[in-house]
Amino acid sequence: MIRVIFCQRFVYSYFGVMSLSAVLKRAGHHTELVLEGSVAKAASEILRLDPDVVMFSTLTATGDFEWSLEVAKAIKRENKNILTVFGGLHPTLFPEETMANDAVDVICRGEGEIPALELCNRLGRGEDYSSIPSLWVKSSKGIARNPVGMLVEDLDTLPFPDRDLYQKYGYFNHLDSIDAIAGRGCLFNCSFCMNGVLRDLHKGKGKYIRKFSPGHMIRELEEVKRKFQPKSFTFVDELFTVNKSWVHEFSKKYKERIKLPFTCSVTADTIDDESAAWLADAGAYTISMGVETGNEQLRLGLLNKRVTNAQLEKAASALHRHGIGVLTSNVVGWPGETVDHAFETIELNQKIKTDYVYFTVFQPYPKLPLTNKLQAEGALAGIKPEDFNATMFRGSMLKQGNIHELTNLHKFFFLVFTFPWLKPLVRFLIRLPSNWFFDQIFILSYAWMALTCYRRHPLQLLAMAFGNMRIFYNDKGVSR
Ligand code: B12
Ligand code: SF4
Repeated sequence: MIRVIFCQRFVYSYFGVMSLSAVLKRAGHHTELVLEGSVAKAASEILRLDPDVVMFSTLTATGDFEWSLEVAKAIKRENKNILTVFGGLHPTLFPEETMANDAVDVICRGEGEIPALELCNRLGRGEDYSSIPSLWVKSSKGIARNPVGMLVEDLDTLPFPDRDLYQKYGYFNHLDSIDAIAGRGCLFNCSFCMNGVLRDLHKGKGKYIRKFSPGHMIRELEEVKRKFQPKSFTFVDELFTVNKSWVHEFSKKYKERIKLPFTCSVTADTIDDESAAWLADAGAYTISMGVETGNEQLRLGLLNKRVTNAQLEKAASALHRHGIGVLTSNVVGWPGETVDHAFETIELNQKIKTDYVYFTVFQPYPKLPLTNKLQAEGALAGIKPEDFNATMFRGSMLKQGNIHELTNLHKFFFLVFTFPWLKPLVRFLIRLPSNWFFDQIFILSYAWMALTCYRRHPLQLLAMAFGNMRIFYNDKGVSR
């Protein structure tokens, strides 16, 4: 039996971590979580628990990698025998850079259940683990760089995510809304999203887009209901409605056996009157879809998001017809975007009668087609992974002439959407220097959106926001 500690600083129950933990536990290994904001406290807690392996799940976008690395260094200073394993998008995209750190022993690229299990099994048997697909392994002989292995063919073979892992932290004990994930992958290939990159990474390694069967999913939700008594579910899949017959079967079963309100994400081309009716009947209260920009040319062209304004309008009216609220995801500050384009985004939302708007500032995440294009054109010099923190809400890395007005407009997005008559005043205000007052407008708008859109208790939202505040205020070197 191998003793594994997962370590993170962000107050959120990651499905990657819960799935790995469940797979390891099923095989007889011991897993535990250390959720801590401070590097020193995290390291001393891990040392106290004295594991064989510490696992970190890190994105590029959050600054979590740098934080986790500091924890790994602190652990290694005291005990070199604890194996440090890094997985998630950051090592997947930056394997060489991650392995270059002395405190990193092993990384996992792409999906982790099969390699993490194999690693712990071999460690338990005292066998060599340097040849496991998807893992890069450091040893005295150098780095073994194994190619990416096979994807889990049938998601139903996975155990239910290990939600118990998070229960030792009070925040997770009595959540009104509990997250669930019904599958992996998306049909689209938007130039600003990681999906296409992950699909390419796993090419030839099995089917990339997969769903848990409706029966498996319902059994999992029944167990969650029995154990934690949530009042609603939030599905975090990139695309819930990949397959219409799956939606039909799932909705029928969910209505019969779960009977709780839920929310999920769709693309405008995968929702029609019939599927909206099934989802509404099952309990969908709000559904989110990406608008990204109101400018169709920009959306279909540079962003490669293959949905038209007409499709967005049609999908929104289908959802409304069946009493489902529409939440849209919008971005301000696209490359080449004008202030008029950004106002078009607000106007499209008004036209399709969006109920809730989610709005961020464009971030060129590394290794994405759009980012590569901008870098090749010289519009984005030398972005480094550590530049990404909370900039999604606060600023932009683009050096385009109007970026200051666009990031200011982002702060007023919700206000202009709600009170269109403010548009002339806002057009004037966004030319002023960024300031504390604009930030407060954004924070209040965002808080209002978060409070009204999801069925989450205000105190639970506040606890999460408070716990994660350091991430939002830890952005460096961005124009605001
Ligand atoms: C659900 C989701 C969320 C959830 C949970 C986030 C999380 N870290 O799991 C919430 C709503 C909190 C969220 C928030 C954000 N998200 Co998000 N999110 C997703 C989404 C749609 C699915 C992730 C998921 O659960 N997949 C299913 C699980 C099972 O897969 P997984 O997490 O990848 O884990 C597997 C492997 O990566 C690997 N693995 C992971 N960790 C480890 C660790 C070890 C040791 C090993 C061996 C293996 C391993 O094994 C796991 C099982 O197979 C992805 C899209 C995507 N395709 O990944 C975006 C995505 C991850 N999010 C993204 C972003 C930008 C964010 C935010 C920064 C947005 C913001 N500013 O608010 C925040 C960051 C919050 C944070 N600290 O994590 C980006 C990340 C881009 C990047 N390069 O970093 C993505 C890729 C979407 C995109 N734009 O392309 N997100
Ligand atoms: S539709 Fe959404 S999840 Fe799918 S590729 Fe585009 S941005 Fe990514």
